[in-house]
Amino acid sequence: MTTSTPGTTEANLTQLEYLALNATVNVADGHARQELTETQKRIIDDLPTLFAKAAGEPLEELERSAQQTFLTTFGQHRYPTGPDRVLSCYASSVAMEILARSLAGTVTTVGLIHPTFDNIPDILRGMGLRLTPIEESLLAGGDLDAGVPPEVGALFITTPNNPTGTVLAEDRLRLVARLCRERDIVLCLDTSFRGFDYRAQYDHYAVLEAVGCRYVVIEDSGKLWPTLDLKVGMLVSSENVGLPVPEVYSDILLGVSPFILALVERFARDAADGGLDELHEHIAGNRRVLRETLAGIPGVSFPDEDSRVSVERVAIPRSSGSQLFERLQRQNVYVLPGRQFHWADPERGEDTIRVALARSRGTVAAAAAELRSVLLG
Ligand code: EGV
Repeated sequence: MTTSTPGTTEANLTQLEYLALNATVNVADGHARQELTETQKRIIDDLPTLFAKAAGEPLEELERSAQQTFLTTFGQHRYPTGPDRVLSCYASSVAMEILARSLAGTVTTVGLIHPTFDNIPDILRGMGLRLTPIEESLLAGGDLDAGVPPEVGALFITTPNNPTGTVLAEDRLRLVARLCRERDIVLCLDTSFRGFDYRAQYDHYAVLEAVGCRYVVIEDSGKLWPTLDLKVGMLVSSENVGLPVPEVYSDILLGVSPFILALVERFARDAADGGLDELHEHIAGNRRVLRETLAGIPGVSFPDEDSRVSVERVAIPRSSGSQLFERLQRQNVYVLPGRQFHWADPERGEDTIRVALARSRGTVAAAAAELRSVLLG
């Protein structure tokens, strides 16, 4: 991958992630790069069979089955099953782009969770949508009616959030959904990280359907399993969504490869058969290594104490996150600066960096050791 290289503070996060792809130690992007587990290796050993199955089966059944297995593995039983309600995309960012285009005709202002990964505000703004920040604290416990401005036509929430890992609890989702129904707001959820946290696996669709608000959910297999970026994003929308989601989808995609759908189904099955616990242990172990290696450095702390997602924020003293990014870059170690996550107020992100944890233990240990020496140096 070659791209032009803008400065650390002007670049978007994905541009910084490109730089890391060939680095010695890449803990920048949130993609899954840990080693395959033993049972996952067996799936990979069986790829020729899987390919033949994908080539031989009717696509509609295969897709339904993959979607059902994936969604129910993560506790999502009441998702809508009518025609075009679940659309498979190459990636959750493609689903995001389709959602943004679908909103653009009818919605002017989107209330967007703050902070969050910067390609979400960038895609929404790219479609001409106006953004207003919705702080995590408001969603977690604030007065929603007072806190969500009246001009908001769609509300976009990443849960668990990236990079903080904050989960929207069931009772809060219900209140958000009720507000959206009352004001005819389209509620949009990005649940790409939900696989890492059982607290995010209550049946969101049961809540949304019971309330009856208009909604769109972006589901994603991409963050979980080290499948070399073979993944699907799923764009799920309610019967009453009132947006041209299937029409926009048809402008962009015919569909995703049945081979990838079959692969995702096999990995989801493996997750349901114990793989998910194994994944959680692996991420928890990497989080422990990072926290223990950085323990005792004056001014260093971990603001997301309770996070279970595959990224970890580190609050840093003295230097800014953007400067630290550059000092680590000189050692060929790549993290992400916190600045760009704070899309509405970048300065608020300067005291953090983000470290990816979906890596081998050795990669996280090496990144942590280098981070320690740079922070102490
Ligand atoms: C993360 C990469 C895109 C994104 C990474 C991500 N950027 N799609 N423009 O998938 O947390 O590192 O979400």
